[in-house]
Amino acid sequence: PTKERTFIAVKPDGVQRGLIGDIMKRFEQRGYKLVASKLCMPGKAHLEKHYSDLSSKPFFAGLVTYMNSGPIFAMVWEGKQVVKMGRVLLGATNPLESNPGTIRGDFCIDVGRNVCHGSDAVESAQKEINLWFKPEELLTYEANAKPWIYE
Ligand code: YYY
Ligand code: MG
Repeated sequence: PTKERTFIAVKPDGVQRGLIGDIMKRFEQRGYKLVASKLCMPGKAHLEKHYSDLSSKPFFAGLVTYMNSGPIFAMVWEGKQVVKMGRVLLGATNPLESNPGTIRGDFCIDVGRNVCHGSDAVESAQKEINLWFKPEELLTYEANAKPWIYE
């Protein structure tokens, strides 16, 4: 359905490098609908929770330090298969394996500075949206272009 939602974030390196607009543009131009966004620094505990599935990984501490090193631009995007397509738009986790044309494939090199986050499944998207946004921050509105994007 066209109501699927995903959590996308521009990580601190992406924000510092001025890539917020470029990253948002990929989702906008594809036809997805923005339903929430904010610039935030949620703190270490929140970021540990966000990446709790990776807590046993050797890179976990460095990942949390990196994510806590500056503002993050958090977003929720809505539309048909947006979770899966969001991952396609982002590219592979390791930017050296991301195809040109993807966000990571166009804007970065190292896995520990891969400029963006995207939910990997509908379930994790729901969890992440609930972690990062209050219900009243998620807007419901009719996108004008909808009949020109969906048949
Ligand atoms: O979902 P995605 O961001 O593509 O990858 P994850 O496997 O969930 O890892 C989260 C995050 O951790 C990744 O974006 C960069 C970092 N990371 C790392 O620094 N080194 C690795 N070998 C794997 C992941
Ligand atoms: Mg992940």
